[in-house]
Amino acid sequence: MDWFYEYYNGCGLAIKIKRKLYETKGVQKVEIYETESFRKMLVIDGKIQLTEFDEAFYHEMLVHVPMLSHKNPKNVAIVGGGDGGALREVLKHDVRRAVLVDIDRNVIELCRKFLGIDRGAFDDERAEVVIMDGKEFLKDCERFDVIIVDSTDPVGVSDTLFDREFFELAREKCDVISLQSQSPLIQKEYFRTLLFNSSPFERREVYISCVPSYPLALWSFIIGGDYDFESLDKRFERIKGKTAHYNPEVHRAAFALPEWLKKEVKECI
Ligand code: SPD
Repeated sequence: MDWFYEYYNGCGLAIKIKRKLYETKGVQKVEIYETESFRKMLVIDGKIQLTEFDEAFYHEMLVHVPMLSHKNPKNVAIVGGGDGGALREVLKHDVRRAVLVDIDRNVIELCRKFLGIDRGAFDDERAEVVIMDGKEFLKDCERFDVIIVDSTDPVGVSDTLFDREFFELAREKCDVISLQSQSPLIQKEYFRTLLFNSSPFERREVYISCVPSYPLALWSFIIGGDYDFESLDKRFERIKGKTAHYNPEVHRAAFALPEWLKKEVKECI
């Protein structure tokens, strides 16, 4: 048996591999593994994107925090997220339309075939897939209630999703946005850049979740726009019983930041 290693700034994570299920190189290098303790794992351009063991910790926080912070989200766009995990979570809500915009058709096809975490979401009649760059999509799309940015690390094809222009366009096109903002511990540059560049959303906050297969397990997200947490318990009734990780207590607690992180955020906002 072999090991998969992901290194970041002088440390790393090792995951024992049972076998490689698939590997391909197109727009991005996509690998899918069967691991010993994290079940199946998706790796893009050498970086772990998800494992079956803990993907709910990530996708549910990325999706339900903004969805339940909006009074009635009906039209939703997901930028990235070709694995289908975020789409699956969005479709737990009473939405009319969920548009997934991903630049890499390979990710969608391989994940549907070898991973299956979308659990049928791509076949849902409310789901629509657009293959194109997310920033280009925003230049000419309708307005959405919520936009969710489920990107890979900000290197390679997804770096257009992290610049100021992306957020200027997004501000015009949604009430509420959420995005993954990397490790605030060991990827401070990415984290700070995202906090700075998301300033078109004048009102924005950082929240955190534990995702064991991501660098140092502490992961950050940003919510921005016209969000409110007033009726969380009532709104949670819409999806109660359908989540493995998210609940309103976890939602509120995710915004309680330690002093060092509050300081980081204050310097950037
Ligand atoms: N290095 C980890 C970055 C993970 C962010 N994207 C995850 C995509 C899963 N849908």
